Amino acid sequence: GASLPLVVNTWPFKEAAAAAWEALQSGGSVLDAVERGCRRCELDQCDGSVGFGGSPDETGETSLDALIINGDTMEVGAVADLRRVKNAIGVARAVMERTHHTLLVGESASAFAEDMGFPAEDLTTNTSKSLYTRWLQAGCQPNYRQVSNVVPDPATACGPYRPGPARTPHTRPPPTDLRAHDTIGVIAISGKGQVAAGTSTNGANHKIPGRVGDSPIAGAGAYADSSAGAAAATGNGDIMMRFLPSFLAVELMRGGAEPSAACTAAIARTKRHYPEFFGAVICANTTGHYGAACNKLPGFPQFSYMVVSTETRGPSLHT
Ligand code: SD4
Repeated sequence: GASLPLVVNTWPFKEAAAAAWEALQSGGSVLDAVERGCRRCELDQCDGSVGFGGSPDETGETSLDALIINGDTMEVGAVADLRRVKNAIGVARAVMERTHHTLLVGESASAFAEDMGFPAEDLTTNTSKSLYTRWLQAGCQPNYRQVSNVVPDPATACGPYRPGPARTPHTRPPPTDLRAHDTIGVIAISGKGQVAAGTSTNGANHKIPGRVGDSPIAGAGAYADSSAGAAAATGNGDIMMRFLPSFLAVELMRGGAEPSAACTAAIARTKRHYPEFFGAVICANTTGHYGAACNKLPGFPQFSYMVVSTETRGPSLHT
């Protein structure tokens, strides 16, 4: 069915869907809905892959990426490689509403966040510590530094990345940690057809410090344009950001494609070059039609997403 207002989010993050919907029901804007939905997952540490305490990098530190887009004004705010601040989506919104910039990164993004009043906190938890310890014990080690004589298991795709000849294309094995792929992406559309979208994630497990995924990149992790619709992506951001799948899905809907066809085409574009990439795209148009597509891979989690509208009367799970 199709009805407005509408909230759609990646993965079975029901509390996030409910929070976004509640924001709309209580008179909030679509931006409020997107922010609240993402914020809920940051607080709940959804699946360990949103918010603090997940995806430790090669030094054991968690860093966060987030993005918010106002599809009415085409204002965008994003943070990438944000450190020591839990509320990444809040900082992204502050970039959008309090600066003339679009994307702030790393320590400088953290300094901005602190100036804006966001508390500085350690993002490490017992969970992220033990993930990191297990990674070290598997023979992995931080970039460039030889800290043990254990031979790394190539299946874990870990460092060290030595200077020398470049790898040949497509030979780097995909990450084997299947749990590491659950960014929240939220799309909200108001009764008047105002569109917003956003994402929040702690990225990829054991990334090289400085690694930024697709989630904070406009058109990659999410996109919104009130003259067409919105989309959000989840999955292997290192691959997906090369194809701007959210932008592509929105542009295809603008051209008249049904949402599910638009998502399927966006996934197909990435598959052309990387048939085994793990990822999914959700999208919705301004009439309240929605859809999703994923690249189904054996052994990877089944993709599902949440939808809330007056028709669904509460968050409903779609696969
Ligand atoms: C990233 N796309 O940083 C994120 C991770 C993710 O589902 O979405 N996982 O690559």
